[in-house]
Amino acid sequence: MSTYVVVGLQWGDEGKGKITDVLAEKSDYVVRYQGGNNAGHTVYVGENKFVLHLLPSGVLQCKGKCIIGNGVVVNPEAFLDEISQIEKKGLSADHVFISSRAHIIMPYHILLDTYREEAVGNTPIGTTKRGIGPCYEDKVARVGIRAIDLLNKDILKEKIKQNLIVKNALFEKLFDKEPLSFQEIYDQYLDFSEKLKPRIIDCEYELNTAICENKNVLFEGAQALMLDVDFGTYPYVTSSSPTTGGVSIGTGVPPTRLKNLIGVSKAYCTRVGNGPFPTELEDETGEQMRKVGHEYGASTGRPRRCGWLDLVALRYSCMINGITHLVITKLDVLSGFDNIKVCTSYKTPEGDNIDKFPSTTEELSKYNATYTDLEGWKEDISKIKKFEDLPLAAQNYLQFIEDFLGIKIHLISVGPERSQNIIKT
Ligand code: 2SA
Ligand code: GDP
Ligand code: MG
Repeated sequence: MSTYVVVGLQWGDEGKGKITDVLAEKSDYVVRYQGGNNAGHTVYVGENKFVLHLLPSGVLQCKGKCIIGNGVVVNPEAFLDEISQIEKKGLSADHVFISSRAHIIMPYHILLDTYREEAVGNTPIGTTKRGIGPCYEDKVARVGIRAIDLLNKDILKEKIKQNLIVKNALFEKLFDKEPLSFQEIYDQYLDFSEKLKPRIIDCEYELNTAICENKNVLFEGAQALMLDVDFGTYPYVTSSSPTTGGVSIGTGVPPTRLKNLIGVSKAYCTRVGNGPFPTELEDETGEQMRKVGHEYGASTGRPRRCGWLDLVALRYSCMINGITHLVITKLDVLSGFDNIKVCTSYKTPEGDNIDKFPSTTEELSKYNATYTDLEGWKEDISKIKKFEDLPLAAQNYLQFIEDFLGIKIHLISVGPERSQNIIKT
């Protein structure tokens, strides 16, 4: 019995949803701790495909409770939609709860996100336009509306009114748009509050008690380290902390309780949205990865940018997260290449070799990836169950990653299905 944290080590979409789903079966709790419905986690149950945005990906497998922690920003409409989609497929979602301290996404957050992205012209962040950033801004500006506020009509009314004074001024004066109606928002959110009421709970005591009682608690990260607001490729990041460190802030479970820090990386790299990407391939090889790996955004459908594995970035990511167990996904997508490249350092315009991830996107975008060439393999590996049965070139590729990072690969995923895994250690 223990705690498990699953985080993305790259730019998101590493296959965290699948890994969480596999681990959730043995979990008493599955907990989201940051982000919101900007996430897109794909899980297959037999023929059924589920794309979860806000609910923990463990929701389908976890027999205990699924919790949306205080660090998550919750769009009530998206939450209720997802619950009803699960129920329509004959599954139960009665075990899903929201922390009373979680912040609520309001219609003005979504509009602000959209108007701002449009206003910046050539260099938008490429957000999902789900209102994530503006909701976190209100949280730290101390004007946010929390789940608990939905349960008190007077507080809710006052907070919406106060917020609309500022937001409507912005809409009218800065963006030249219509102001929002207080009554429409208030009525809509009163309706949400009736529906959400039974699910809004205090989570801190419950989770800490569960851990003291030796229950299995799984914390599920959304997005990934390179999109972390502090350690990612700022400003082309999301507005939360998708790191293992984010768990404590986003749930109230202290760092001393966190064990089994599982980092998920694809066998190559992808990114949606703008920002530097040193190993990006804007050629046929990148196109092959996108096609074979079905690399399109799970929330927005945007094509994902693709490139070779960047070990400099991955080593940095493992360091910040303190990863104890590494998972490599989508190895099957690399079948068919004659050669496989891995980035092992960056070259500056002055010709210097750099093996540390820089703190500014200005530096990173000037660097060129320096590669080590490894042999590829042609075989279909999607049905392989044992490490020893992988083609030698695939084994060597994984060994190279382990050696470079100094961290053991625990699991290798070779297909989207729950069963398509190889346990290595
Ligand atoms: P936001 O909306 O403020 O969080 O956007 C800021 C940046 O974070 C990126 N971001 C993501 N990157 C990868 N995957 C995400 N989830 C979806 C998925 C994305 C999709 O699973 O495919 O469907 O497009 C995700 N969420 C946020 C975003 O691209 C910006 O770069
Ligand atoms: P997440 O955001 O990290 O949960 O990942 P996404 O669900 O957004 O994207 C990962 C995609 O890859 C999904 O469509 C998964 O079904 C799929 N996937 C996960 N693991 C594997 C794998 O090992 N091989 C292949 N081919 N697809 C995988
Ligand atoms: Mg995703």
